[in-house]
Amino acid sequence: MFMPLSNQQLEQLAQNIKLWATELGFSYVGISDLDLTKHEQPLLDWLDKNYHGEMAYMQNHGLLRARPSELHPGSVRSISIGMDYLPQSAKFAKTLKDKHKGYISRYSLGRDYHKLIRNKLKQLGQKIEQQTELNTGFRPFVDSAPILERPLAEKAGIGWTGKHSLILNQTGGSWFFLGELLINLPLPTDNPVEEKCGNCVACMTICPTQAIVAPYEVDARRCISYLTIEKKGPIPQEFRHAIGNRIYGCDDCQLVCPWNRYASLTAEDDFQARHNLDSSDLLDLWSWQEQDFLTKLQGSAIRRIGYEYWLRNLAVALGNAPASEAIIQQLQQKLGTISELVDEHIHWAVEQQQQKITDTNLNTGLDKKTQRLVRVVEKGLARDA
Ligand code: B12
Ligand code: SF4
Ligand code: SF4
Repeated sequence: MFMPLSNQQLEQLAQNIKLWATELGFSYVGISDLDLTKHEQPLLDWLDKNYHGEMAYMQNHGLLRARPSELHPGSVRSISIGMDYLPQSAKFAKTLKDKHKGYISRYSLGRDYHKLIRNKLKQLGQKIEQQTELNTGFRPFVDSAPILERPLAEKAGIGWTGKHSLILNQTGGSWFFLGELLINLPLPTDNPVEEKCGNCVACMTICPTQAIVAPYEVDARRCISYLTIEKKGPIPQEFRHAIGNRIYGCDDCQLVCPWNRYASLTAEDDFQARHNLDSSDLLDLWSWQEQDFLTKLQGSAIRRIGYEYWLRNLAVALGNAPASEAIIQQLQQKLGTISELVDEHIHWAVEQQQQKITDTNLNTGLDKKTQRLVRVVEKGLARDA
């Protein structure tokens, strides 16, 4: 039988939940109700503008994404958590400015976070049930398309929504994942924190592909994260130069953010870089056979894109690398061995390389935005540069 808890018991339980969440390794935790009505129209507008590109799953759930209580009937609260992922030495500038190296977004250098966070959220749910002896109908979410995670985190006071659309806060910056536990207990809710972007627009101006089309609005089709991780088929030519050496995701809008200067590092061993992925040579990565890709990236989120798309992304970065006969040779060696898609990217890359070899006046250095970003990082983030 369901025994309702008194307000005082719920208050105490909320405090305990925050303690247990911290013990599980979550850096931030807050509780909100499930009313996301004010996000329904912006979500529909975003979809109407086709900003989701080929991510059909974004549309499939329709307004259910903004109605968690319909998605998981019986639930009345979301316990939102944030988990830091920044590794000890992120080597941001060092890797971004060396165009022979591949830049991998810092959230994906270690173990895939989805399973890790979901398991921890499940443990949190089980702990709540053990302690209350109630059936709480809990359900964990991490990055699952069916739920609008950022608006829930904002309501729960985990941070404010930055103009890049990510959640950030004063102590942790934005280098953290989000996750939620939907639950049927009417726990007391937390208050949103004050927005602290002010007049800053640094993330919008630094974006290499102008993907942040308005404050809080990202056109995913232009975002390097989408182009290198989510997009199937060829990478549109118009974005290939701007992608530079970013071979999986992009961190630029977060890197330039002043609130990330003092961001907390992760305490989770699983999020530390594996196999030198934070500063690998492009040609080393290109030389991997499919079996190397599968073995070395076991347990990593990168593995999900598959070997073909890994090579597609690497080919673009190799085309953007400084002129090198060795690169042309290595690129051509893989011609006709993988797929038409990879061949097309190889042809493009070889063409870029040949142009740089024949026309020595071509500027093969860093583009202006990346130069500016590298300066910002070296000046403000000595720890991670
Ligand atoms: C699809 C998706 C993407 C897409 C689209 C990104 C986007 N901005 O929408 C792509 C592939 C491009 C992407 C990229 C990245 N992503 Co992503 N992504 C998601 C996913 C699955 C859904 C996001 C979504 O629903 N977008 C649609 C829009 C409409 O929803 P929304 O941004 O939440 O927008 C609402 C609010 O902005 C709100 N709003 C708030 N204030 C205001 C003010 C105004 C004026 C307006 C109009 C609206 C508004 O209204 C909107 C409508 O509801 C979430 C996980 C999840 N299930 O939520 C992760 C998630 C947002 N991604 C995450 C991360 C880490 C990234 C990357 C940093 C990865 C990388 N390094 O490459 C980049 C960052 C790019 C960027 N600047 O957004 C994290 C963010 C963590 C955090 N601290 O906020 C999430 C939460 C995953 C997770 N569980 O940790 N991502
Ligand atoms: S992740 Fe990169 S491409 Fe995407 S919005 Fe941020 S800066 Fe722009
Ligand atoms: S860079 Fe500036 S505008 Fe963008 S999220 Fe950070 S503080 Fe806000």
